[in-house]
Amino acid sequence: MKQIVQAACPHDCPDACGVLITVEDGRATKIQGDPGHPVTRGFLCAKVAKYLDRVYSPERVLYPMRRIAPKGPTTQRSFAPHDQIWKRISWDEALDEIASRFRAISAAFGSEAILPYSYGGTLGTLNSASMDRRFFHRLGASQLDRTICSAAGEAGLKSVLGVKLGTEPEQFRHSKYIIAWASNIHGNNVHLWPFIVEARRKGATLVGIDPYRTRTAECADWYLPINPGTDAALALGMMHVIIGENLHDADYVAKYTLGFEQLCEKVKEYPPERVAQWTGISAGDIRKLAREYATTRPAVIRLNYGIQRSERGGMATRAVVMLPCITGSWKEVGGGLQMSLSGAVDLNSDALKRPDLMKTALGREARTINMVKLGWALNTLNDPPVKALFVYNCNPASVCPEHNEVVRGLLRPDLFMVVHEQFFTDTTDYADIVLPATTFFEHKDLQKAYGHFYIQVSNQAIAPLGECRPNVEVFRALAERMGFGEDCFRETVDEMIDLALDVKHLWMEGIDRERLEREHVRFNFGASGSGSPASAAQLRSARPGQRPGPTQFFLPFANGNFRTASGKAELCSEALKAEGLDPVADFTPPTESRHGRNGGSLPLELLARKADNFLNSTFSNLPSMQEMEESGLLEICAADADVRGIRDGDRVRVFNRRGEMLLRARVDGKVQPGVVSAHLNWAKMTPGFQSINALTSEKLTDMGNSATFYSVLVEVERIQPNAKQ
Ligand SMILES: Nc1nc2c(c(=O)[nH]1)N[C@H]1C(S)=C(S)[C@@H](COP(=O)(O)OP(=O)(O)OC[C@H]3O[C@@H](n4cnc5c(=O)[nH]c(N)nc54)[C@H](O)[C@@H]3O)O[C@H]1N2
Ligand SMILES: Nc1nc2c(c(=O)[nH]1)N[C@H]1C(S)=C(S)[C@@H](COP(=O)(O)OP(=O)(O)OC[C@H]3O[C@@H](n4cnc5c(=O)[nH]c(N)nc54)[C@H](O)[C@@H]3O)O[C@H]1N2
Ligand SMILES: [Mo]
Repeated sequence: MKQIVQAACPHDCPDACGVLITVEDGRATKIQGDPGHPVTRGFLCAKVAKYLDRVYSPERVLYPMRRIAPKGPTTQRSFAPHDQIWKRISWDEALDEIASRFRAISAAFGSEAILPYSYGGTLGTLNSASMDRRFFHRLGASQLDRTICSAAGEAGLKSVLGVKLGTEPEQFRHSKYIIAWASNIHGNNVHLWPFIVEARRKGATLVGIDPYRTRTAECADWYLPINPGTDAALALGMMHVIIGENLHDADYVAKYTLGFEQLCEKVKEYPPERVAQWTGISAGDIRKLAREYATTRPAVIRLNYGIQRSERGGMATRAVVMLPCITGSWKEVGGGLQMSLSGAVDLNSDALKRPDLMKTALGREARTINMVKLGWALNTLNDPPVKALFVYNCNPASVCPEHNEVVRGLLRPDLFMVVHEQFFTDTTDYADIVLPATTFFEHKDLQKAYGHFYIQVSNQAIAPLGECRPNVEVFRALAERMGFGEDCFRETVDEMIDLALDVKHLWMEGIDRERLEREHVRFNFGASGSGSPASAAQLRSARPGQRPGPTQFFLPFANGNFRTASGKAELCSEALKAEGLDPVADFTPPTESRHGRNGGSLPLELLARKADNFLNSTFSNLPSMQEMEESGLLEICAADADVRGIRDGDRVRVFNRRGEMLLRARVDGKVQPGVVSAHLNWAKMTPGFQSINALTSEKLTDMGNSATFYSVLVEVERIQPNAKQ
């Protein structure tokens, strides 16, 4: 029997694609983009187009496994379920062992000695944060501060706007000036690209601001390579020009912003000549960019999270987000800025996660541990120490900074570690027990997006392979083993989806599970009126007639409606002042950068970037993905290579005081002098089992306590051809 199932890609990407899965006699035989999805429109990224290779990979974890060998990676392909490393056990044995170890650890050290560790494996609402949170709250485990990705940017964005909202992708087709700022659209957000193509066909200009010449930068009309971590200076310099030349929208500023006078004072400190010294962008180009941005209308900024993986990433985001607030481009269809759109509607998160259960367990809230500092938590934290780690939706032995410290902690003989996974990853190399996880083909979930405003149910297409279980079912079973009697542990998946959708919000009117099982639904902005939909005149002028149905463009801040304490876009923020930060915005060079306090220590700034054809560490073990992505490279410019006697193809050692990595030099003009770049991969795919995160630091950002993957200094040396590795 042949059937086509409507699903949604749950990987950590802004696009959250509508997907159609063809199933024949119980087996998935085809995956394609859903042409009915108004944003992702029928095509898939190169990775997910090959998703059958992932689902049916011979290397899937299919059964619960117990370790019978010492911890640590052994061979580069130790992700295959070797008999010498793993012994298959039953789910009953696995769950009993986990429950009894958790009980013993709680009795001896207190329940906070247990740490859940999860992040972006799936963004499905239920399988990312519902039954798992209930379980750990009820257990009284430590809480995890999930800041590894976007917390600094979120803090920066919200410090101005009060909410994670912005310009929807469909409006980019109406823009005349598009800035891809720290935004690798071709790699990380490819479904925005066709809207940009459409805009450019109608004459729009595309500008790229990135220290790495991405494919997006290569396609741009104007590419501005910027020194890493200096974006706050660039934005302040642009505002210096815009305000100085009276190109701002005085009416919008007066009505809807707070602190413009303080901003005017502040930007005086950032004349283009001074900004040029930090950013590496000439004063002339800064002026040109500022003028073009302020006068070409509508102009939109696609700001992505690359900007905030830097020591001062919160401030940098804040400064950039001020730009559309002073030019008033929020008023225009195809104007404004997009970073994350996830804040339109908050689903019923407390009901899903039940933080109140922590009080049942402990009589108070549990302590919180920042996930970025896993190495520190495992090696240094006491009172109580972390004695058990339960990892799911995450591959910390690959993606966490200070890899060597993380590995040292994971090797602690007294640490009990469970990993719920689809594959034998870097992290399962340190697990005592591995549990098999379903992919999105094998379970049902609810899917929101952070790059558009559509929500849908991802239906289950096939039965779980082997003995795989979804996260929801693993934590339900564990709760039962631990004797947790609350009703919430017995809720079905459909009941939980209904609960998630049970929010009193105008934008949610008419949106329920039955509808989402059949169609992708946009939040109901038009009907409510409170979201400042575009005026009729704007619609007439902007709409060439191809937009179907009752949908209106959503302009969240056309009439103010900022969600800050003051209700205005806060160009000066009392809350930041209270935290000891500049209440307007300022630029301080990252300590690990050429202009920073450690600027003299090592000469090269490393961008430890993501790969275009993997998703963080996901996909990097699959042969069909490896074919698309050349790994093991250190990209370096000709001048920096020459002075070190390095030629294209040479083996090089990249190092700093935290660690080292062996790579092959690629001299291809992707980076500027002073910058080198390499991408994230599984540690065990490399010589010496090193992740690029051996070089990155646990240091946190200025706002949001996020990771600083892009504030890293290194040195590079050529390895003599006959040297031993
Ligand atoms: N193909 C693919 N898609 C992905 C991912 C992936 O790994 N691969 N990851 C997903 C995830 S988890 C996320 S969070 C999203 C978001 O992904 P993005 O927000 O796009 O994140 P990055 O790729 O880290 O950074 C974007 C760009 O910022 C640049 N950059 C680095 N430092 C600076 C700087 O100081 N200034 C400026 N102006 N630019 C800088 C980088 O070179 C990069 O090209 O993408 C998702 N989509
Ligand atoms: N050097 C460097 N490091 C980085 C970054 C960078 O740009 N450079 N990016 C950072 C960013 S932005 C992020 S978001 C993090 C991401 O870090 P992670 O959240 O660890 O993301 P992935 O590497 O995609 O690994 C997710 C894992 O979850 C598993 N998984 C998928 N679905 C499920 C499921 O339903 N259940 C269970 N139990 N497991 C599942 C996958 O098989 C995969 O191994 O990495 C960060 N690390
Ligand atoms: Mo991320």
